[in-house]
Amino acid sequence: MTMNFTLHEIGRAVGATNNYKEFEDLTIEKLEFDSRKVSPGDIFLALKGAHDGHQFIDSAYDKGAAAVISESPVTTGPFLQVKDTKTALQELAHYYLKKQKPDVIAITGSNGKTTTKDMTAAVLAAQFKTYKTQGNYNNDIGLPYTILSMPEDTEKLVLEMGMDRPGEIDFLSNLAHPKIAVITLIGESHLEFFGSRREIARGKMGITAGMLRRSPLIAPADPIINEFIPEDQNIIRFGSDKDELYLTKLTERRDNLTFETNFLDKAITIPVPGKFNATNAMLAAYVGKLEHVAEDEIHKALAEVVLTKNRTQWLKAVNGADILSDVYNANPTAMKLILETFQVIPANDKGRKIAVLADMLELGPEAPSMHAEVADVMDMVKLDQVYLYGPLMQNLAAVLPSAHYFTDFDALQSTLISEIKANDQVLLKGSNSMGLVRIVDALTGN
Ligand code: 2GN
Repeated sequence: MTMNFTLHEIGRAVGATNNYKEFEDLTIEKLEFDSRKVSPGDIFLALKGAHDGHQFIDSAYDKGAAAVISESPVTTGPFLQVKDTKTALQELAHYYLKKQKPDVIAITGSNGKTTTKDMTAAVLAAQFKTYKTQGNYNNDIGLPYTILSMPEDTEKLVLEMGMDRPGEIDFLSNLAHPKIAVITLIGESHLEFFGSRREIARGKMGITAGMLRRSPLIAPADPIINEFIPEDQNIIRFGSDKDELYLTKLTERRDNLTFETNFLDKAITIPVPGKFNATNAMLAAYVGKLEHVAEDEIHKALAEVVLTKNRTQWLKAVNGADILSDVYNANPTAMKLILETFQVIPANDKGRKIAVLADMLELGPEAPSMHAEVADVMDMVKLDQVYLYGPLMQNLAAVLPSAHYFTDFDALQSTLISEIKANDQVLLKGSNSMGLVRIVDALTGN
């Protein structure tokens, strides 16, 4: 059971402007903005993505939606009218958090935030009812959706906060009011939006915006954040043995590693290699300690941790090319967003930018035009090559004459393997069942 609201309660929380008295006793199971996910008793929120969600209101009712949140009046069934549905989503999430009052643990950082989130949730789940961000639901839409998807009895809510634009994390922090925050790293992966590492540091320190000053912020000992630490903030820094948290005696093996920390008695073993994973596990263990999880529970949880496969990830091909892989699901909004992100990243020296796009499935009767409209965001000056694969992608190929269109998977795979060079950057995106993961595995030698 998730939110379990009446329509009356939702209408009040989002400031609905219409008269919905007739329907106010309806109980709502959960909220969805992707009409494909609607099940009976849900409320459907019409968001403006790559397509306007208002076009799918009737299809949401067909799937059993009990009500709809819309920016215009609806004639087909119960609805709440608001000025802006995205704001309504955020207001409802804020209301649900205030009602349930789980402790929020917020995690950000360029690399490692997903791993740290999974490890932290695993440690807390040893002793508390714990819920965490699923997939990449870490932005101004994904984070409120995550909150609204949390079971009613959640005690600890582990939220990943993403940073695609300056000010985004301040906003997310003010929405979720973290009790504990973790910054895993001040990296360089958002340089194209932020201009400098200093601005990245400023952006990540936005995580303190919605925190009480006595609440702990766990952050790297990197001096670049110093000027952004609020006065009186309780900050705990990690890094070397001059800092409050550090690890020692790290032993890496082929598929696990062991280390000790300065704050736990016994060594920790995690079933994954990579020194950065040791740091992520140390941060998770420290959050567990702050939340009074017993030490042997912390050890046990980390020893058995299962990490979710990152949906969007940068990988290295065996020949050195950079692979941006996002091959597990696809909707028009997400495909356009990742293309826009990919296009603004500067190419490697003498390298090309190559996009490989496969069909997005289950889009209904408008699927052909939704594929063709991906062209609206594609910059054929920035993209050196485009490969399209699948029957629906023919509609995009028709409006992109320079694209290479494939109907045969093996032909696509062998062309890419011979075509991709060491300095190239390659984006692969499509629905899971299109099988692009097999090409990612072939390129990366998996
Ligand atoms: O980028 S996201 O995936 N995101 C999610 C939140 O966390 C971060 C990442 C994202 C996805 C975002 Cl930020 C915003 C939105 Cl609005 C979406 C999203 O789900 N977009 C979707 C569509 C668009 N545009 S889902 C979806 C499914 N829909 C097609 C359009 C669409 C399926 C559908 C098609 C036709 C009918 C019904 C459903 C139909 N029925 N037609 N006639 N009758």
